[in-house]
Amino acid sequence: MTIDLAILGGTPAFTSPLHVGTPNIGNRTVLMARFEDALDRRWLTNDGPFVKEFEARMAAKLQVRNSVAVANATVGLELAIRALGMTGEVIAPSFTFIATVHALQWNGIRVVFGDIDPTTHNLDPTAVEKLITPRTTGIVATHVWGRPCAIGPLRELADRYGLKLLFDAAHAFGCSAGEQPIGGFGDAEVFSFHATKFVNCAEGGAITTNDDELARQLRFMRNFGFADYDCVERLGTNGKMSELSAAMGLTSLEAMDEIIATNQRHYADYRQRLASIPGITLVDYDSQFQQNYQYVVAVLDEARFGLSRDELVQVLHAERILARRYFYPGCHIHEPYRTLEPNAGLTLPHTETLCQRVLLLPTGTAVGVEDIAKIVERIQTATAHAGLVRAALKSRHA
Ligand code: T4K
Repeated sequence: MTIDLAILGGTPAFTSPLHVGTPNIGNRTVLMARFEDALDRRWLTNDGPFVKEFEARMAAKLQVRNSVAVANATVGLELAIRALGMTGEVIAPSFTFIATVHALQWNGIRVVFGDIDPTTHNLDPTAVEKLITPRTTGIVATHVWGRPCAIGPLRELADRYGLKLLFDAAHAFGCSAGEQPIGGFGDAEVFSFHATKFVNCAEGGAITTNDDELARQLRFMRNFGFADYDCVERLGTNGKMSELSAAMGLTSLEAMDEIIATNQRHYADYRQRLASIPGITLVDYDSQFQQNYQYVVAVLDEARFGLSRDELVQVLHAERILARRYFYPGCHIHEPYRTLEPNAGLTLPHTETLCQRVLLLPTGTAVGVEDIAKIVERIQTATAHAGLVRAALKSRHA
């Protein structure tokens, strides 16, 4: 009997790679018309009409007073951290994309890593409180996978200790905490519209805040500090969004409901198909909150599944299913943090465990229902023949 798994000599499930993070493209005709408009106007960047429209539509959607478009979320985090006056030490998760903590370090701030709640995957307020010292000036927390952080407890801690509170909302556009859209919490929130995000500008981001003065400062800061033609009012950088990016963002925003519906269908399909396979569990999305379902996140239990997460990744990659291990191995294990904070791992047991178990599967409008069926079928075959797979992997590496 031949077992149809590429790792065992079978045919790969896909002829070309199926990625996590393949961009969603909105209506191409509308997008091209917007590009033509920008070219006709010969106004390509520096707070142009598309950027202004994108900001206004975002602010309305997120029910927040100010939305400041920027070149990407990383620069947005760097600007927000500086504008909020964070210095000294700031507490942040290690279970996040590296940009969250790089933005602090880039500003000369010591990153103090807090552990996560193993159920929500978000920064645990109890762990945070234990890390507060007289040098702490802020908390940066990520809404991982778009699921809201423990916003109330973090706000309460920030108020009690006089700390600034910034949310990395890179994953959370279109998500809510209770009735309220993510975007208006903390002192500010930062979104990413990178190509891999379900609403995208190719490269782009936004800082949202209900603090008008903070927004005014952020607008100067993203434009070299210019307050007027000949007047630089403060230190700034070039963090502007271009008109072409905003044109993509607007077009993407118009397709948002459709993309979420596709993501939700894919999520439900994966869930139903994976339900009978022991040892692989999908991260839940609370149906009481609005969600964008842009990530299909599986958590593997090696003892029940028969293979480790890393073994399954190798199986899937051989099938040209490019599943990803976000945020492996954890920010604290990457440089410069590994050198700066060599003992950080000692207080991050939940982060370290999760980093060994999480696996993201392809979704979005580039993925079809038949693709999901094939992916799950290969996962099922891998677990059913775990012993053979493990032996094949061992001999590969021998
Ligand atoms: N905070 C958090 C919590 C974040 O997750 C991120 C970004 C940020 C902050 C910073 O946001 P930005 O400054 O980027 O706006 C990718 C993205 O580059 C990154 O934006 C994202 N998070 C992160 C979770 O994923 P990598 O290192 O995985 O990128 P890469 O090149 O491996 O691409 C990911 C996958 O997408 C690949 O499988 C290929 C596919 N892909 C990618 C691009 C660019 C495509 O199919 N088409 C494409 O055009 O970081």
